[in-house]
Amino acid sequence: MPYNRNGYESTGSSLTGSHCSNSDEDLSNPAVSYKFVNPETPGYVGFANLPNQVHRKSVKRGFEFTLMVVGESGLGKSTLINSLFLTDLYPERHIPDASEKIEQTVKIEASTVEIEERGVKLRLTVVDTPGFADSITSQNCIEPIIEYIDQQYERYLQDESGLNRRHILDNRVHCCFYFISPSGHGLRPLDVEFMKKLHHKVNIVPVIGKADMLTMTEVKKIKRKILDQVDEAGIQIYRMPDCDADEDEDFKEQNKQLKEAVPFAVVGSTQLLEVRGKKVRGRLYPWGVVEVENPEHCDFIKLRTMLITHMQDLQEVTHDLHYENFRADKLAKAGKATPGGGKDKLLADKEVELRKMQDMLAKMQAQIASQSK
Ligand SMILES: Nc1nc2c(ncn2[C@@H]2O[C@H](COP(=O)(O)OP(=O)(O)O)[C@@H](O)[C@H]2O)c(=O)[nH]1
Ligand SMILES: [Mg+2]
Repeated sequence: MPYNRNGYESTGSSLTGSHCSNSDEDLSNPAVSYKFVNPETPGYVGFANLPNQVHRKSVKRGFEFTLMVVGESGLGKSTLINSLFLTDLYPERHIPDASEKIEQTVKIEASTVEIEERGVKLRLTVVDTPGFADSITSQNCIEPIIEYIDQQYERYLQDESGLNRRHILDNRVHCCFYFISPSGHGLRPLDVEFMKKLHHKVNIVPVIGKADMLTMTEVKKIKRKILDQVDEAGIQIYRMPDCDADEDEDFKEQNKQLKEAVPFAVVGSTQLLEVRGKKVRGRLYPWGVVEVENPEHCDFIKLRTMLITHMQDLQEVTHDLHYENFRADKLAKAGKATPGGGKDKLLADKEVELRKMQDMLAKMQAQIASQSK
């Protein structure tokens, strides 16, 4: 059984109630008959379910996962990360002044936390990219990110070909949340450029930040627009795997809703507010509270559920596809550099593997081509 589904039976923290700031429209369409049910109990992230996804061996060691966040400053990236993992990865906030912004170059900051939940350890690394898109010209803000991702692959490749293969620290970027501005009416040229340059390197999950700035109709519109732009540009964002036919109906329904929610429109907050006698994380407005964990208010829970349920798939796609792309590329280049150097058995083996990968890629491309007809 690939995924744990127990959480889906629980009623969790599915809160009902109207969305104060957004209830002005769209009520004519009661839409979905199913509510999205938070598979977790409040106060838990939910990764304790991970042991069911992978070998028990990894339980002892803990899980390693690296999440990168990219997007312009002020879109709520740090707040969202803190809300997602119920931890304070970013205690201090530095606001750049105008002169800093002119020279701003993108920085790459990795912070690692070990979180333990119900006896399961997660070694989570969050790679932040402050300064992305902040300079007036936004020039050269993509390259440092590509470089970072490649460096991690390079390190893994070296470790993998080394002697001590049993304890390789996996710092490869397994997932990248790309933050899109709620006020941009869709993707900006830089957003498209970033995704086009990175989609074969990393799993991109597009996220609309500060979704409380938009009404429900606007959210629908911007999501549609983004998906159209992604299609037009031929960008391949991360595709959640399809359910097995024998999964139960609840799980299939949840998965369908997760897929439909892309790009996730999220709200983050680390502030606890009292709503209907319960403490919830939310943002207080004169007209009411936008609740972060209320699936009717935003896609925060869906994003977190996606991340947790598909954590293993994100790792596998990173390893089997993106890392293999990197490795194949590297081998191809090395092959060119030393013509006729086929004596090494290792190299010959790798070439066979490379051919296999290329076949697989060709097959996938053919499949994609036939789907988009
Ligand atoms: N309205 C709204 N404000 C937010 C949200 N998330 C964060 N903020 C606020 O936006 C500002 C920037 O947030 P921060 O997380 O530091 O953004 P970052 O620069 O992308 O890391 C802070 O004042 C946050 O309180 C959100 O979902 N909605
Ligand atoms: Mg930040």
